[in-house]
Amino acid sequence: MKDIVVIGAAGGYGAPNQSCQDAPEVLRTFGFLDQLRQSGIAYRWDGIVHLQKNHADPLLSVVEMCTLLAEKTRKTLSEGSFPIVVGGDHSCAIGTWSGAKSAIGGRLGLIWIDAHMDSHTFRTSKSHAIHGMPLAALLGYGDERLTHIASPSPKLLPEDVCLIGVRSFEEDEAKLLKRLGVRVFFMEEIRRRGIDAVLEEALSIVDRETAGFGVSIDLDALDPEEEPGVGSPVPGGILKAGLSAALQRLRSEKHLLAIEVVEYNPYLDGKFATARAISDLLAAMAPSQNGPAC
Ligand SMILES: [Mn+2]
Repeated sequence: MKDIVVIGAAGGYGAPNQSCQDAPEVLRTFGFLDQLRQSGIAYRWDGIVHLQKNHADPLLSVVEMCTLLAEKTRKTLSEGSFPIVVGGDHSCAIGTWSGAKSAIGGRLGLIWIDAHMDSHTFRTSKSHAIHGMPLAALLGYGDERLTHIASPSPKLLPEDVCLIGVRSFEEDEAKLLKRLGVRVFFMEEIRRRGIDAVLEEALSIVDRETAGFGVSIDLDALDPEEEPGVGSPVPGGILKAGLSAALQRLRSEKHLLAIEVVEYNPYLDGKFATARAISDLLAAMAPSQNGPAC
C-alpha cells in the first residue's frame, strides 16, 4: 500500500486576510487529523512548508511557496507515496498540481471543489488576490511567474478538469472557463441532480484520458452555516454529510494521485466544526491501508 504523506503549506499571501496560513499548524498541534488513523489511514506529516524569505510583494511569496511545494509534491509522488496537501489559501494549488504534473509526466485530471471559480488573472481581478487565480494559472493563463512553476507548459488541459459547487464568480473568469470548455457543476445542478450523480460525471471527465487525477477541496464549497471556518464564506453550499458520503467512492479509485484541502481559517472556527470536516472528508476519500496505525 502507498504511504500517505501530509504536507502543510503555511501560505496566506494569496488572500487579503492571511489567517489561513496558520491552518496546518493548528491542525497538526491539536491533532485534528488523528481520526484518519482510526479509519485505517496511517498517515505521517512531512513537515509544514514555510517561506524562507520575506517578500514585499505577495506574488513573490506565492511563487516561493508554490515552488517549494511543487518540489515536495513531485518528490512524494515520485517515491510512490500519496500526498495530502493542507493549505494555506488556495494559491498553493499552483504548487501542488504543478508538482504532481511533473511527477506523472502524462495528462493530469483535477476535480476542483469550490464556491468560486478561481480563474482570474491580474488583468481581470480587481483585488489582485492570487487565491482567486490558481485554476487559471494551472490552465496556462496569467502571470508567467505563476504559470511557469515547475515547468513552462500548462499543467492542465481544459477537458481534464471540472469544478463542483460554484456559486460566486465574476464574468471574466466565467467567460474564460466557458471559452475553454471547462465543465462547471454549479450549486443549482448539485441541488437538482444530487452530489453523487455529479461526482460520478466529474470522475468520468478527469479519469477519461489522463494518467491520474487529483482532488482540490476549497472548504468554502461547504455550507458556512455548518462550517464557518473558511477564508471566503458564501451561503448555500454543499452539506458535509452528503459530500463525504459521495467522496467515499474515491477510496478505491486507483488513479487518484493526491488530495488537497485549503482555505481553513481557524480563527473563524470557534467550535472546530470545520477542522472536524477536514478530517471527515479526508477519512472518506484517502486510500485506506487497513494496516496498524503508526
Ligand atoms: Mn478556491
